[in-house]
Amino acid sequence: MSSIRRPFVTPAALIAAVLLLSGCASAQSVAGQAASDVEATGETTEVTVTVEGMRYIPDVVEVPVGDELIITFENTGTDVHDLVLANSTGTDHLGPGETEVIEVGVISADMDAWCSVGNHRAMGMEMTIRAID
Ligand SMILES: [Cu+2]
Repeated sequence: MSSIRRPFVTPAALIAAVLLLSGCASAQSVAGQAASDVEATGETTEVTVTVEGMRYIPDVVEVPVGDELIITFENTGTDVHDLVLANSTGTDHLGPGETEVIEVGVISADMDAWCSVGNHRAMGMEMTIRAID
């Protein structure tokens, strides 16, 4: 037998430790959520975004912090485009003349949006959702 003394850990102590850890983890995720979550205003900002060449019109949209944002994306361009947002909402690929409504959700911080078709983003199809206080 080894002469090294080991701390005596009972199964109950282990369970308590696991419970403590998981308690911490869930408290942390709630706190994290609270930090990224702003108080919802109950208001909705609705904007229509169109396409001109390889640009979104407008390419900056200002939304009061806490507002829900709904974007109506009208592909008024001559190519297939979409509009995807950093929070993973967005449209399908839309042909010229097609329209889709995006329920972006409550805006808590600035967010980028872009066209995911081909190299359109590099060609300038980007827009910014600006969260304003
Ligand atoms: Cu595009």
